[in-house]
Amino acid sequence: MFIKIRHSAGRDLSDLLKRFKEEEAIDMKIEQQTFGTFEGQEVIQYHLTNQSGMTLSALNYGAVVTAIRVPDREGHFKNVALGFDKFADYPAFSPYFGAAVGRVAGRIDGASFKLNGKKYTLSANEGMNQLHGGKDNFSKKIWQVETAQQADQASLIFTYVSPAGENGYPGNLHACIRYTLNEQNEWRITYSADTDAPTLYNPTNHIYFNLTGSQERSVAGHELQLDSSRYAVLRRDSIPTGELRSVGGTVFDFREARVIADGLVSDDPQIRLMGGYDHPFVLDHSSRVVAVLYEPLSGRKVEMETSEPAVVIYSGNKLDGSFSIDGIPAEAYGGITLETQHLPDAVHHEAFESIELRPGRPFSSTTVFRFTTAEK
Ligand code: G6D
Repeated sequence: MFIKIRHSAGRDLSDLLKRFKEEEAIDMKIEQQTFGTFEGQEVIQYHLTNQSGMTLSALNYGAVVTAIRVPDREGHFKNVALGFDKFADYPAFSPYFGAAVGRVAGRIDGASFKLNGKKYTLSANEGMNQLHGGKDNFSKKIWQVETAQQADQASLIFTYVSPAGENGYPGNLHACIRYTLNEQNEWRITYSADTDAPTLYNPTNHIYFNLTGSQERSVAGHELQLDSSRYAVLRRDSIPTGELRSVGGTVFDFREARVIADGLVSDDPQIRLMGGYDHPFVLDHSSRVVAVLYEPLSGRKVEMETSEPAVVIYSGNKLDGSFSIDGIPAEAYGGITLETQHLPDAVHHEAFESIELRPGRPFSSTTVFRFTTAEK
């Protein structure tokens, strides 16, 4: 029932409101375009846009998120995800920008593991160790993509079948990752997988945020709040020692919001060893929102929820200006990741939650990034 409102021009607004209500049912927008070719296959870029103008863009290559465009407190939209606007830059330069990572995120010591009494040798792509699933990992695959659209949300559904033996892992693994953009400015990621033989599985998305929307400023001034009281201590080769150390009294304590810069200039031996943050944090899950990243000058904020037990925070320490984003060299601390996952190298640490995947016991996890702005 529309209230009869008389417009200064005398026109009855009910019809206008009625048409607006009808138009309101316009579904979210899904567009796609050819973005390049990879190993003879077409690379397609998809854009999901909601009614407030937020856009999530992603590729069938590596399920890579190339852009997340959100407003600052003045309503100016910028891409807050590190990514490239030319496909060739991804295989050439990308340190997993926005990429699906798997079968196993993080490192596996000695690129081997034992499961049910059998030893498996994996592809080693970082010295003697495996990083992010090996040489030929999920971030370098062409995924099948389906789109799904409803009035208040739109999704990209990525599927990939990793054959038994790929990168040394047993089991034919069917992986599915769904990115959904809704009208609450949320990017929801749901991971599911099943296997026909026992294997390992620990997926994540390797998104790097810079909420200023440019490489002109680093993330040093970003504030992070993290619901975590322990972090995993790392060896020089970034493999966890197995020690889960209290954050209390250290620059790893983000239980109250603090600027990333505190850590970057700290003489904490773990910071010095890694050249910044590159650490897994055990999430306490004492609140639904387990992380908040905030950039005070723009007012852009992202809140994170996840079903995962841990998150790796990497402050882009190894970005070295050897490539540019939008014409500006990507230097150290140009972005910060929030990689939700199980703890790295879990297969070698009894105390870490298992990442074993068995037939008949499918994997599922959810991570949500919600984008808002805050007043000064
Ligand atoms: C570096 O040590 C870091 C990793 O944590 C990160 O995932 C990678 O760069 C992209 O190796």
